[in-house]
Amino acid sequence: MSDDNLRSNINIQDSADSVVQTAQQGNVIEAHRLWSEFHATEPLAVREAYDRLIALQINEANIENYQQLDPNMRTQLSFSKDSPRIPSEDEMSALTNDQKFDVYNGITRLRGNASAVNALDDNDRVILGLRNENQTTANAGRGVYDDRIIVLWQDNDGAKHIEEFNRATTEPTAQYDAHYRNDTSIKSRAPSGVDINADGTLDMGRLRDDNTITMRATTHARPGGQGDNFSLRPTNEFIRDHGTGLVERDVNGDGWFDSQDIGGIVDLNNTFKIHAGSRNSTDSAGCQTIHRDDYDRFITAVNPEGSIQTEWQYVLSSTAEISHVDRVLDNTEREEVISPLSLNTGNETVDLLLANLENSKDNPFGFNLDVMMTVAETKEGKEFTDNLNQGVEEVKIAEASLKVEQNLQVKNKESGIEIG
Ligand SMILES: [Ca+2]
Ligand SMILES: [Ca+2]
Repeated sequence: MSDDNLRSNINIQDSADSVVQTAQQGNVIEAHRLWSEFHATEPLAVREAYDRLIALQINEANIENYQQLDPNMRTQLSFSKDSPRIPSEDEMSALTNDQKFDVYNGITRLRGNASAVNALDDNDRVILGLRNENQTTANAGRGVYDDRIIVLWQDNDGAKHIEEFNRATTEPTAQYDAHYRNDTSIKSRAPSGVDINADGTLDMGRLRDDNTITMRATTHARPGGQGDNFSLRPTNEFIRDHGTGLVERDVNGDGWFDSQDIGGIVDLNNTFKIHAGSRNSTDSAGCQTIHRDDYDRFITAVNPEGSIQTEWQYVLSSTAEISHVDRVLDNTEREEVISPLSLNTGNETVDLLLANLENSKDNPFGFNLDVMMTVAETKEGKEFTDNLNQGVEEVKIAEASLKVEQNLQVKNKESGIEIG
């Protein structure tokens, strides 16, 4: 694509809506043609947003002949629901205001929970965090502003608004981690955290991504020490009713939050705020922070003068380096593996289980079940479908599906296609 094509004024939402309407009218051939044409001409960030806005509206449940829709298109739409790529600042600045909104609106609706979707529908100001994962020791433990926080909302007349904060973090820094107190490469500050494994060392925490947190107004010390700023923290009601398992702690102190941290998944408390960070340190011991020079703009975006909003939905999403568009199998590969299987197995229990697994953020497949089914003609895939047909228990389905995933990875390694 030439540079001339990087700027496009197309209305992404309208374009997505017309594909959805065409498919709903039963014309899956024309829906695919429109979709292909769009993907042939628009810049990547626009194409990604387009897929998400389509995927939000169509699936096998609400399109009668969904299974007749082009399989590549179905796969790509399924992938668009996964962790999004963060479009670069250059890509975003080439977009119109409404296109920017459409990019983040789709992500927020797909990655957030029902409260986030309702808040957007009610024209509340909603906060989206896109986490680009770093080790806590990055930048000598002072942190890096390489995540993105966005405030988005619509007016009652439908006008779309977004404010982007490109100097932001959603991750804590080793300067507050008690494990690094004697590490000369980290300039330590007072340790923060909770001692999860009772070894006498505090374990630093962060919000788990792919969750939505309900927040309320509070204050936080302004960096540099001149008074307090407006800030946000989780509401007590949310912590009580929905806070279970929303925090993870770096129990082994290696600077990463993963399965090596035994007992590391714990409940939310109200210390996980959104506040301003310093110029040379993100000042995050688990909070989401925004560079102090951008922070006044953040306050104006979330809580302008005269605002009556008292709660804010904060959607924190994981992100992927590779665009979902580039993860799609090519035609040759798909012809080999495509099968006529649909998600509807006719077994009520299994169908419900599959639907739950597909919707689950913890699904064992690592990618969308729809794609799993398209590789079901492999040896392991047959095992998977045999299990389905016999209506076996969840654990067996999960085991079989993992084998299919491994098989797909091997296949793709052989064919040089990057996936997942
Ligand atoms: Ca980061
Ligand atoms: Ca760790």
